Amino acid sequence: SVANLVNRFRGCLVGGLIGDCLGSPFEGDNPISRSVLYNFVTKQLEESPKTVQTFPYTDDTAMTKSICESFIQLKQFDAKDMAKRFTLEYIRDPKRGYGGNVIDVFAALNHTHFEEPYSPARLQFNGSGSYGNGGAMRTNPVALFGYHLPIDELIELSGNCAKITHSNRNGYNGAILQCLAVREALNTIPSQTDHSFDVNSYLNRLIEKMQTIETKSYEKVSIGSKATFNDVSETPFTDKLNKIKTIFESESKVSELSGEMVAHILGNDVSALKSVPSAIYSVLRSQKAIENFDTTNPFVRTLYFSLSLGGDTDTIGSMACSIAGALYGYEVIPNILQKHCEDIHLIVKYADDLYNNVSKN
Ligand code: 8NA
Ligand code: MG
Ligand code: MG
Ligand code: MG
Repeated sequence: SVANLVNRFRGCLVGGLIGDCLGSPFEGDNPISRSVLYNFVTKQLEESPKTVQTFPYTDDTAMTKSICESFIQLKQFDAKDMAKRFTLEYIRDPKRGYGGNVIDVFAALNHTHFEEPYSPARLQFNGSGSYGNGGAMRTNPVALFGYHLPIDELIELSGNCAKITHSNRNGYNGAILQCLAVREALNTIPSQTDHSFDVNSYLNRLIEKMQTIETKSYEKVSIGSKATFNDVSETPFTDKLNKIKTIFESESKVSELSGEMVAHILGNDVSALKSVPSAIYSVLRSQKAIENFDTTNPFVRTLYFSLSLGGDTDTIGSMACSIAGALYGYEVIPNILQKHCEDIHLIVKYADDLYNNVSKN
């Protein structure tokens, strides 16, 4: 049946957790071995395994949990509270594979008692700010908490949640794109019989919004510093989405392109620009069969294809599977995959709490 909203909320957060936990064993594999990936995913899908191996989550989920907790407890956005939760969680449990530079933001936030939650991030990378995917990888609960917000307010909220650590326009715009990809997924109803949906119209909705967002933020950032930006696109995320659109206009092209080739075209690294569009591609790719991996389950296809890109697999897997979970719903996610994830029950509870919060409004 068509997944109802609470199942889409669950699908989103549970999907994100699965992508993180099952993607992290391959983080940095570039390219990823076809047979290793095939054997791994096949094994995790085994219905009655002798033992169920649990995979730990990484920074992606640690920060997602902090955002959930801040929204659930305060029922509003408070940048200082969020900054504090990120930092205290990092101090409590630092070995989760955090980005190499974001930990300096946590140190500065702690040192200044979170008084100016956006200031430390602005000093990163000689003042250019981080363009890493750390803002995007944790944005899923923002799309859930802000489900009823007008689109402009959701855009501002997701940007602000990212700017606590990522002040580069490609860092926060990547987070905004991931948030919008979840929002559009929650509002797309796939066919009950074969999970199909209109890929072109989904992409058009994202392209239209990103075009406006990027043009605005380019004008803001480039005032007085035009020269710095002369050689780069004003709308890099929009350009990537248009590239994806062109690929999906040709059925044979989609089937031809392997994960490795898509990684070459769209990227697979820790920058938001070279990972968020790749995650979105992986979700859209789930509408078609995967070569040499026999499943009709669109969530499993998303997981498989997103990991096949290699590189930053935990994060690309997490971003892709959260969009897929929001789109196809919790019931499509195989139960056995959930059992492989640390803290699965807590994540389901957070999804339900966020749902209860929006359903009251
Ligand atoms: P971040 O802000 O430290 O950025 C990640 C990396 O991107 C930095 O360490 C830099 O190498 C590079 N970078 C970002 N902005 C700039 C810039 N303006 N100029 C030059 N280089 C820049 O951390 P983050 O939170 O964005 O990172 C998220 C990623 O880190 C996620 O994929 C997550 O899973 C994790 N991760 C960790 C490792 C690891 O080695 N532990 C590997 C991959 C990913
Ligand atoms: Mg990670
Ligand atoms: Mg990691
Ligand atoms: Mg990662």
